[in-house]
Amino acid sequence: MSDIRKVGLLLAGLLVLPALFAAFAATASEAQPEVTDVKGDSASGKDSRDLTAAFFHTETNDSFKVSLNLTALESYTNPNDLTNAPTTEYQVYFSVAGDNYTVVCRVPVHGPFGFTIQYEIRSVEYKGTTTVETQMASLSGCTYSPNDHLISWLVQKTHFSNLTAGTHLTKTWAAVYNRNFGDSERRIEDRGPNSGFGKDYIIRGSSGADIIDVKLSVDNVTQPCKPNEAATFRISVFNNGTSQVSVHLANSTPDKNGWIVELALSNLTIPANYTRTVNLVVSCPRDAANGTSLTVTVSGSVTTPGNQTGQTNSLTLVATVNYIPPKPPETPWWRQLLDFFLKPTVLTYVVYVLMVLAIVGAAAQAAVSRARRKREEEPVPLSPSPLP
Ligand SMILES: [Ca+2]
Repeated sequence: MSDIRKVGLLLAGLLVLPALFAAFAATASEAQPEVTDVKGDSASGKDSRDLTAAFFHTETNDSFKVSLNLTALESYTNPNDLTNAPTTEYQVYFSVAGDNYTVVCRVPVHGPFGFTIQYEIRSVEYKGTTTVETQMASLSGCTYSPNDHLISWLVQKTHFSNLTAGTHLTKTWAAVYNRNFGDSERRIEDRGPNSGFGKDYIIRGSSGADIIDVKLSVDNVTQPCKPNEAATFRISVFNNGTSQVSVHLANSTPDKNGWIVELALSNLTIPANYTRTVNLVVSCPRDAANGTSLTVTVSGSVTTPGNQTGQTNSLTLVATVNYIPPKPPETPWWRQLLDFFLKPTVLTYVVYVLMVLAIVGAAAQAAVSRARRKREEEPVPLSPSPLP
């Protein structure tokens, strides 16, 4: 590096010119950023390379803003770093309908005169854990605000096709890279979140109205129950819309006697991108027969803080009586014998008839035998004397 350049960089580093950067007003979306990350985990330990959050905000008909929150931003480059001539790249990633993008703020040297902020949007191809990035266009702006430790981009919607109301910006994450003078590759300093992606941002569209999108789902649409016991359905209520909402859940009334249906909670307040769970308990009647069932529908009405209203989808849940009756205790033989006679059945009478027949038969046989024996015992008359 030439001495002249070093002096220039040193001057740049020593001067502070925060007035160059428009102060960035914190917005409501900053309170609920799409991307969050822990503080103090940059590879080099520098606060200016330690991101803590990224969020999308200030949407208009034509554009939206993206902001990246850092632990701190330098208003000048530390003289110790000047010899490295570091170039830091601040980036926020997102996808629209399967296409991946990143907005980039390149900061060759922090501080006035010495730095140039370069801002652009790149298309991104994911290859394993790395990205291949290709410049698409320069962006209309990128502000670098040490006072608020924020970097912000203004992104025109014309860079994307079909960015209509309700479209999700998915796979959100952010990264800070650094490359010292002479390095062949940039190195990652911080990633937020540490793995995976942040929450979606949902495009509101030209009306600017909130998007209402509350989805009900359930682990199992059918549940078994036993007589006089309950079947419990665990319902998830996901707010996929753009603002916090109030949800009032309601269920259909049972059309059969003895069945009771209760929602554990019917009024819920759910921030955007959050899920709440509610149990619906169906009590089955005491005398419920095996196989009988009850169908319950559950749906909700939704209200935004701005009094926009909408509806959730509807769930159809079925509780079915399904049990194996307990085995009766075994009756002792003598009890069974007693019951046979005390609680006569057709079989009992058949046995009675057979017994009577047997007795009658035996008596008849005895009488015949006796008669036969008697005949055999009678004296045989003497043979008549031969005639003289
Ligand atoms: Ca961090």
